[in-house]
Amino acid sequence: MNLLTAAQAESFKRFLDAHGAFVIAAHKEPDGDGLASCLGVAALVSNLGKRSYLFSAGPFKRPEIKCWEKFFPKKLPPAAGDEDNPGLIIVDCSEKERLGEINLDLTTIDTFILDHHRTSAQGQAQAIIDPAAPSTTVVVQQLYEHLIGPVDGDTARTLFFGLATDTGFFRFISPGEGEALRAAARLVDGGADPRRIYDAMNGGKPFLTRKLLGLMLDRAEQKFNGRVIYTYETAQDTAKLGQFGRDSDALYQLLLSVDKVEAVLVVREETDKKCTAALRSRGDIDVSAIAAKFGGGGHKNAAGLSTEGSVQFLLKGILGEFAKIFKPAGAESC
Ligand SMILES: [Mn+2]
Repeated sequence: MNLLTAAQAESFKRFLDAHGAFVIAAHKEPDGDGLASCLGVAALVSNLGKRSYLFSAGPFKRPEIKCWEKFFPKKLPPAAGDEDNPGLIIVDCSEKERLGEINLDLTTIDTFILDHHRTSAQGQAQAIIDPAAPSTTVVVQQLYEHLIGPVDGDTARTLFFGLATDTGFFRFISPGEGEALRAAARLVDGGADPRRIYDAMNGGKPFLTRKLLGLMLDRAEQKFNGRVIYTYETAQDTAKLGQFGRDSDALYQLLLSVDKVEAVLVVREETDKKCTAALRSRGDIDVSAIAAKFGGGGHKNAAGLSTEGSVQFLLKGILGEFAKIFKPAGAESC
């Protein structure tokens, strides 16, 4: 991540000075980083003696952010639109369209963007966008430190939550990105408790999600000498155990931690005609190329697809694509 410059902090301060109140919003279908960034900016604004209105179009799907839903109304109070010449602060995305349904005239409102996504919005006058930052919260944290001082208490805990969300609890920080850990260290000094925050992020899951995981682990099979592991979920499983949510991340993580595995395939029967499949890989296997053959897409190590056909039909088809990848060199000529 890039260290925030005094000039950047000043540009944000000038925006704050120009308004009496602020609407603060992240993208719809919010995550821990977006919401924590909103709350961090609200704390900063409040420290400067100004008012803010938090907004999120929702939905609050992830269990770990449910506790914040009460702070984010889906409709702004009428006062937000006309009092004190409000400004709009968008965090963790750069496009007004991504805020979702909002009862505010977005065409004319003075706007400042805080984000860390590589985006076409680069070069905007009123924005701090750092694609090298591991989360938007580290941008917010540095603004707070420049304009107010050290972060502590609830704000430290909240910003740590956002940083931990986007870094997979610090697993996705690469060599050379130590600055993110220095930012985290300052939050811990300010009162953030990593163990409690880890529990808050990973606990609270419905018991049935464990039963569904057990079923899918029991059903898992190894192929290609263990290089691929696959499993599946039927519509009956979903009706019985999955109606309160799946814990897909835990399933992929458990299967990807098996010795010799290079890719994981999970097929789910969504209706009697339609299935979805999720693919995860470690290392060189590009699962997005496999997903693309079935009309899906994604990234090299994480991809998905949705298509017509039965579970068995889709398993056979996708495993057939893996077979092509694993075919020994020169096999065609034999
Ligand atoms: Mn983010």
